[in-house]
Amino acid sequence: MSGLFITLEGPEGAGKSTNREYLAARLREQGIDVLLTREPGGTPLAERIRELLLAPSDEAMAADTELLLVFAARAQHLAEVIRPALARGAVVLCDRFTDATYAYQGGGRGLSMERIAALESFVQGDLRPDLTLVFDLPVEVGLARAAARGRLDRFEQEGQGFFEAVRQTYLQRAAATTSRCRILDASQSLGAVQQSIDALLPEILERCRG
Ligand code: Z5A
Repeated sequence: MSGLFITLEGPEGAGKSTNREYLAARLREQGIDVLLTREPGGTPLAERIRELLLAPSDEAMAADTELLLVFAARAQHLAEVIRPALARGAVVLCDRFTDATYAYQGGGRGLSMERIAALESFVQGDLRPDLTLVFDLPVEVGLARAAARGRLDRFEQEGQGFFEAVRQTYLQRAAATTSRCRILDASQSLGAVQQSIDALLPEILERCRG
């Protein structure tokens, strides 16, 4: 038996965490085994790497260090959580995955997409998400939502240009992989976003049962 790997992506404040809970509840109503997780993180060791990645620091983190830390956390997360859950047939709902690396380290930091692809193959083998929900919204709307929560993490302290590049990279990747990615307009009210998720449920349920 093998499960279904669904990732939720998008810029800050797009509603990934909120809607991950919503989708999990809809799937559990149908008796489906759902595992909720996130990146960077998802295991105690990977959560410690997350702290390194998010904490503002006086020592600037080199972009390559950031890239390698993201994939180090992912290797641990895959080994300890994602692969075992998929192997038992669960639906894994993961808040961010490797599309975030292309968007933030590739688009935002300007690192080589080929280098990211090489690390993706090294760490993941041929494991890729089955379905990715991309929550898209204008940068200023997402940053306002993030700012309303208080103290900004190391990424949230970046400027508008960084986040525009992140958003455009997500949109380009979604356009290039329409069989895997669904773009949702996350600038709508939460109720409207959740209606868009409801519209995807039949397809998701079919894939779960297929
Ligand atoms: N990162 C990376 O660089 N490379 C990688 O490979 C990976 C990650 C995997 C941590 O991620 C950072 O790691 C991230 C990229 C980097 N950068 N940052 N910052 P994260 O997922 O933990 O961080 P985040 O994107 O900032 O999470 P977030 O701000 O919590 O966003 P969210 O989960 O999309 O949103 P939310 O928590 O569900 O909602 C935010 C607020 O908006 C909350 O008050 C909601 O009630 C509200 N909300 C949500 N939807 C709506 C709608 N539709 N209307 C109005 N208000 C709403």
